[in-house]
Amino acid sequence: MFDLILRGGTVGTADGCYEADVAIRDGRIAAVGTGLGPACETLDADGRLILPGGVDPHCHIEQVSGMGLMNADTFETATASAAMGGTTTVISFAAQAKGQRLRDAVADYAARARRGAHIDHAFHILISDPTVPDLAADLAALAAAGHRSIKVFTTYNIGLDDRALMDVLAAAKSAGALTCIHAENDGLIGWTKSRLLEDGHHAPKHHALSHPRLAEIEAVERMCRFAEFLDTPVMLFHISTAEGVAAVRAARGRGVPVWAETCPHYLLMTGEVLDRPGLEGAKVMCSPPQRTGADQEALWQGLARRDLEVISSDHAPYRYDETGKLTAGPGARFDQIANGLPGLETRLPLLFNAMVSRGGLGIEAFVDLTATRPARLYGLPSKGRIAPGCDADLVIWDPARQHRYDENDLHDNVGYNPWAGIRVTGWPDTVIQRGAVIAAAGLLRAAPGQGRWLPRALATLPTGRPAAEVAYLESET
Ligand code: DUC
Ligand code: ZN
Ligand code: ZN
Repeated sequence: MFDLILRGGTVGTADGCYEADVAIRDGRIAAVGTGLGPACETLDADGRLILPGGVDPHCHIEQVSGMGLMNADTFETATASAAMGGTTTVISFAAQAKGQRLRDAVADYAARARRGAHIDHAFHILISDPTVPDLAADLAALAAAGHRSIKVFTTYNIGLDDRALMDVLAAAKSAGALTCIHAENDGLIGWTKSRLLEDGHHAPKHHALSHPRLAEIEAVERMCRFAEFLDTPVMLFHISTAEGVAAVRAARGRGVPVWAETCPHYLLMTGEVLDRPGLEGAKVMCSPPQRTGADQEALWQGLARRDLEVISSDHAPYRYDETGKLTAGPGARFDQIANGLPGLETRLPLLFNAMVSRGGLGIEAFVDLTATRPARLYGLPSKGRIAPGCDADLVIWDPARQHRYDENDLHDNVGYNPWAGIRVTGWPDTVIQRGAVIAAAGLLRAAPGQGRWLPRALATLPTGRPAAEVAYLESET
């Protein structure tokens, strides 16, 4: 006897699509096939797809930004929004304040998520101050306890210099943790930004100019070389340029253990979005900024070849008011405006529309890049797949249902939708986590605190060879 069966749908996986029912027992997928039964409860999936719940491995939730501003979402609001958009697992950040011990930062975020999260979750440990005592020992203990990824910046006011980056990368390697990197060259950005401001160029559209594409290219290439030098695994966040994709591809060709992601706002928006009347462009301002149509083409090709293996939201929620984007008032300069846009709820519908409804890379690639690969890369073997033994995190997806995004129709706490006016075909009808319906027919059915923290096994370390100098040092210890 099963607890629940989803009947009559087409199961969509990273490897193919086929007609089958999915049976669930004790929160896990118990069987996939035909003629299954009986079950206590049946959900009709006729004419629709049964897909794995989305895995969004890069989102900022209840976090203080690099500019020192608390973002708009709590774990409660952000994960409600994720569930309503078909995402059942998030990896957000446990952000270290300057001087704070890593274990204290993790304990703080974990306690808040435990109380608020509607869906399953894990953390990247964001290291902003590697000078704190016992950093390497704390990191090793946290990784062994299941927090096996960290995040560093090469820019912003929490950016690390090359020497500190090497310290952190080496500590992550010996702890068995994956290092995620926001890679843009700080000096290039700082110099260009100062010149723009001195010359009176203050508008949101000048934000794009202040983050030259060369800033991304240089830092991505440099971080690939650092990963190569140490032979340590690195994930390059939010690639936005064609040259960034090429740098990742070249490094992977050399056998460097680097992976990379991009986001819907780089695939589906260009820099023109920043040139809206008044400060409206602030709503979609992010770093790196949106680029050109040619970059979009290169990003799609990179995804098709799996040079890029993940599409995350980089959900970074700030309200369009004095608590968020406009803390410096209605005349804010671009450098005073918080970076980021909400994306947890819109990621999957936008991508399904682009990749399936409009005949892009197809269902298999959609599932692979938004669920299966992020789960595998980040050490979540029971997520992102439809197979016996996996957690029953599933979405009954209507491929024909249309939705036109409105000005304020999301379930986060941001108050605007950056995609207002865009029409998508394909919609998550029913969202299931560990066998329980958490969203259906436009209503949230989960409770705060229902989501579980997901411990993750240590990262699989590369089998390649570090540079001769590092090999020598490692042989000495
Ligand atoms: N860029 C980031 O790196 N993080 C959050 C928001 C943004 O725009
Ligand atoms: Zn970033
Ligand atoms: Zn981010």
